Amino acid sequence: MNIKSLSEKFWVEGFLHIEDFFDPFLMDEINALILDHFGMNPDWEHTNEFIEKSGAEIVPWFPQREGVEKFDRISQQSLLREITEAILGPGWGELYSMSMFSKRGTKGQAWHQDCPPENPDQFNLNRLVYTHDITDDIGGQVLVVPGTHKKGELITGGPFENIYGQVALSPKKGDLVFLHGHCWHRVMPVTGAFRVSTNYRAMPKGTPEEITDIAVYRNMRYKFSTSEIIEERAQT
Ligand SMILES: O=C(O)CCC(=O)C(=O)O
Ligand SMILES: [Fe+2]
Repeated sequence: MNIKSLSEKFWVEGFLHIEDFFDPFLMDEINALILDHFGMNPDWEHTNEFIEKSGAEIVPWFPQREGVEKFDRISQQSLLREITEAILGPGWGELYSMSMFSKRGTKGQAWHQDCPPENPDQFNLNRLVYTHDITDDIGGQVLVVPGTHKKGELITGGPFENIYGQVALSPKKGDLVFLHGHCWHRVMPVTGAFRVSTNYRAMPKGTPEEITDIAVYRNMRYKFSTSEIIEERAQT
């Protein structure tokens, strides 16, 4: 694996999909822990207003905050750390890990940026680990618009409307996807039994810990810590 060229590809496109990165047995163990935590019908955690307006139909869980040690096996992987360092540079930091669950019939996630794009040097890096396959039968593909990590604010418009240039990723069990927090992205509706992904978020040196407190959607900016819409954005 040529780490330098992987990092260069990431910086051109704003994302990087690496297949078969993690041990399948570790994936099965982690997937089982996630399903044990959520069950098949978890309650929503966000406010109804947020879910309706953002179209983000996921339930989050922060396993490392609860001391579930098996999840450290991923964040401590040396190759994962080396590629992260090549992308972010020395002094990068771990933010948190978050498992996300979506049940059958949910909308996935509308187009968004994980944090405001005004300062190009301050962003979160998503390191998405897939512990089970995303297939056309299950839905939940990740849509990204290549290069938009350098294009500033997500364009306004319908939260789920197609965007010119979008591409779909269908990561399989054991795959790793790096995704720049400013890169425009969404998750397709979930038609299969459930969808699970786990995000080990990181950030470059000098980025504030609360970088992902405000997310940008096509119709609003939302602040998670106060559960508030801080800006309504005009539909074009
Ligand atoms: O679950 C995914 O595949 C991506 C979710 C997402 O938008 C994120 O973690 O920022
Ligand atoms: Fe996101």
